[in-house]
Amino acid sequence: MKFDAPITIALSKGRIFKQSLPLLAHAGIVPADDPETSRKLILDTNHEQVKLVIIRATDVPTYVEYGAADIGIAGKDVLLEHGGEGLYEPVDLKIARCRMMTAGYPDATQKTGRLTVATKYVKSAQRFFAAKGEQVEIIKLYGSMELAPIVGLADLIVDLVESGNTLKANGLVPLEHICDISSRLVINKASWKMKHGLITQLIDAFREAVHQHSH
Ligand code: PRT
Ligand code: MG
Repeated sequence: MKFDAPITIALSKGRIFKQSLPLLAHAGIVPADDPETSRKLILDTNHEQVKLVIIRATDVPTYVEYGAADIGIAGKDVLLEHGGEGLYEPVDLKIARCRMMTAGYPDATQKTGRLTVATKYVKSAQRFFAAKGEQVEIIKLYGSMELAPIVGLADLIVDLVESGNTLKANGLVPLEHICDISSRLVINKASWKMKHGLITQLIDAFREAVHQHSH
């Protein structure tokens, strides 16, 4: 596959980078720097045809959609909000797993009248409440959703829950399960065609790594 053009993989630092390392290693890719300590946004790897770009988690689908990166690793939560235009999503990497849930005070839904829901996952929240036939008012936030019920901004939040400790620390409880979340490999559609050899090799290696790590 020596004749394929080089490829760029976009991912975020933090939990996705850390949990991607064993999968990347299985595909023969070892980053030359640690994004937690380096300020570099583009990391070389031991693989001469592969570079990593380190960006915000929510920007990953955009980079891949426009072909600024050939491949991305992004949470399903982020992909649901982005809409997935221009992307293939061939592998569930089963990393950075958590649940998307509604949460609030235990009696949050007792209220009569329209509920207010604060979230950064506006599309997922809209879809969830529409499917239940519930009219809610959705307020877009960019973080610290747990604060919204406490200060009376919203009755409910839609957020990601892993251990439940963040909700608990703020006196809130998880209420309804919306969906399970994990990170996915996404591929730019044009890259898939143009760099088919190398991309297919990488997808196969990722699939195999996921299979091994989940057994
Ligand atoms: O943090 P930053 O603003 O830079 O960006 P980000 O939050 O989008 O990135 P990051 O690295 O925090 O998350 C990247 C991806 O990890 C998300 O898109 C999810 O797909 C996935 N993931 C898995 C999580 C969690 N688990 C998670 N627990 N993302 C966030 N959380 C947060 C959650 O929002 C809540 O604030 O952790 C808190 C809940 O955790 P518990 O354990 O207290 O329940
Ligand atoms: Mg975060």
